[in-house]
Parts: sequence; C-alpha cells; structure tokens
Amino acid sequence: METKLKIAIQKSGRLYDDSIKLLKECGIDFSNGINKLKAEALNFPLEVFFLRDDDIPQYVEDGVADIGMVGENVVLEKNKKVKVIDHLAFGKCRLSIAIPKDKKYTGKNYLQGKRIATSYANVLSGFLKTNKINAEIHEISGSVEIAPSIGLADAICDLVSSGSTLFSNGLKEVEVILKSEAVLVANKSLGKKQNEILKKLQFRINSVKKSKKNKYILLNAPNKNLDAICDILPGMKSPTILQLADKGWSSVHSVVNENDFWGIIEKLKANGAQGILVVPIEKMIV
Ligand code: PRT
Ligand code: ZN
Repeated sequence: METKLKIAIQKSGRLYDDSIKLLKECGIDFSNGINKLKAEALNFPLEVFFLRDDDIPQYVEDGVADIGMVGENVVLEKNKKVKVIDHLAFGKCRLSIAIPKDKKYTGKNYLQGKRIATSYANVLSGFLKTNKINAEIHEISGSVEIAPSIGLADAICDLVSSGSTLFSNGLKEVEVILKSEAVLVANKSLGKKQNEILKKLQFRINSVKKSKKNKYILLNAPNKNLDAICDILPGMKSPTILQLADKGWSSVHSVVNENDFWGIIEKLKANGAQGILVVPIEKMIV
C-alpha cells in the first residue's frame, strides 16, 4: 500500500481557510466537505485530518497525525513533544496582557499581586516567572476579555490581532508576551517514507511562501542608465534585458522582494525608468 503523510489542520475557525488555501496553492487537491473528519488528496500522498486546533499538538505527538498546521501559541501552551519545522506566514497574532484603559500602567511591576484571566496559563506562568512577578492566574476557556468588567480579574492575557476586541471591552494592551503565526509541526520520529513526502511538501510550501514575498517587475529603461538600473534590481541571478524596437531603450525584467519594494521603485524612477509593471508571482523555485 502506498505510504501517505497524515496532516492535521483546523476543522473550522481562523486557521481553516488559510490552511486549505496553502495546500491548494501547493497543487494538492482534495474534497473538503462540511463535517468531514478526513480527506484523501487526489494527486499527492497526503491524508488530511480536520481537528480542533487545541488537539493538534497531541495528535502529532502521538503519531496519529504525522504533521499539523497550528498556531505557535497553541504549540507553546500545550507543550507537547513535537518539532516546529516551518513558519507559515498566516494566523498572525500576539499574546498580550491588557488592563482596564483607565488604569495607569507603571511597567511589569504593576502586575504584582494582580489577578490575570487567561486561556494561556502555561505561557503566562512562564512569562511571570521570568519576570519575577507574583500574580494569580485565573484560567478560563473563553470570553477572557470580559473578566475585568465582571470583577473576575484585574488584567487579562489573550490573543490580539486588530486590537478591536480589547478596545470595545475598555481594555488596553500593555505587554506583548508572544508573537505568533501558524506553524508546521511534525512528529519527532517520522518514518523514512513520511520524511520523503514531507520534504516534497515543504519544498512546495516554501515556493509558495517565497512567491508571496516577491513581485515580478517589468520596466522600460533608457540604455544610458542600464547599469545604474541593473544595480538597483538584484533579480534572482541578474535582471533580464531585452532590446526595445525603439533604439536607445530596453525592457528590464526582475524579481523584487516586497520589503524593499517601494524604495526600489523610487530609485528606478529617479534613474529614468518608465512604464513600470508589477506582477504577482504564483510559485517561485530557486
Ligand atoms: O474550534 P477550535 O478550538 O479549533 O478553534 P478556536 O476557537 O480555539 O481558535 P480560533 O479559530 O479562534 O483561532 C485559531 C488560531 O488563530 C489561534 O490559536 C491563533 O493562532 C490564531 N489567531 C490569529 C487568533 C487571532 N488571530 C485572534 N484574533 N485566534 C484568536 N483571536 C481572537 C482573540 O482570542 C480575541 O478574542 O480574536 C479576538 C481578538 O481579535 P482582535 O482582532 O479584536 O484583536
Ligand atoms: Zn481551540
């Protein structure tokens, strides 16, 4: 029987759409009907399990699933024996401490002797220990943000992304204790065959991730400035240059990282580049 890699992803929730999208962008097709617990990929040796995110680290530790996509926050909180092998660049958030907005925060010492409500008791307790803060942890499983207003706690420790939940509950963020995104976790003792499939999957995931960070750029450049323009554009090896019908001008093609993008465009324009086109890249194999 053909060996398959078993991957666990969130059944529904904030990571579901992006997990499915990433697998599809890796060219992996499967049908994911509502309420299905399991699906087989049609064109890749992969079996997909749909689970609650909290259970994914345990399933991967036990080997019921070989790998999983889950928030780093959950991995750290559950503290199971799994390896984090890739960051997936979605599900970004931070685990923060927040207090009522009318209170004056005086630094970490403010938290001494306070009651902090959270669903992240382990991560919070690590933070408190490291910072020698003596505080009482109230572990609750949901709606943490209402704890201060009902008198259950003086502060909360919860996930934040836009900050609007804190805001609408009269709270302000005072410490970020963890920055998190979805990660790929793996069982610590995968078989040889599973490892081979995993390498192929990681290669595809990395090509998709790289392509998202880069743009393909095309522009027209006056030949007299070609050297300067090529210095600005690193490209994968070096830019491609094509002669235009209009002598004295060339078309230059290259790949630019999104972090440097606007700076590069400004320099290109300053060096006489015209007709700049920027195109998304679907996959990037380097
Ligand atoms: O049913 P299941 O147990 O699988 O899902 P869940 O309800 O436990 O998790 P879910 O789907 O809410 O979140 C899954 C993962 O998404 C988390 O473990 C994080 O890794 C990641 N993530 C990213 C977030 C957020 N952003 C986020 N904003 N998880 C939760 N939130 C919540 C937060 O708890 C708070 O209630 O959103 C609210 C704050 O959002 P803002 O935008 O108002 O700041
Ligand atoms: Zn959960």
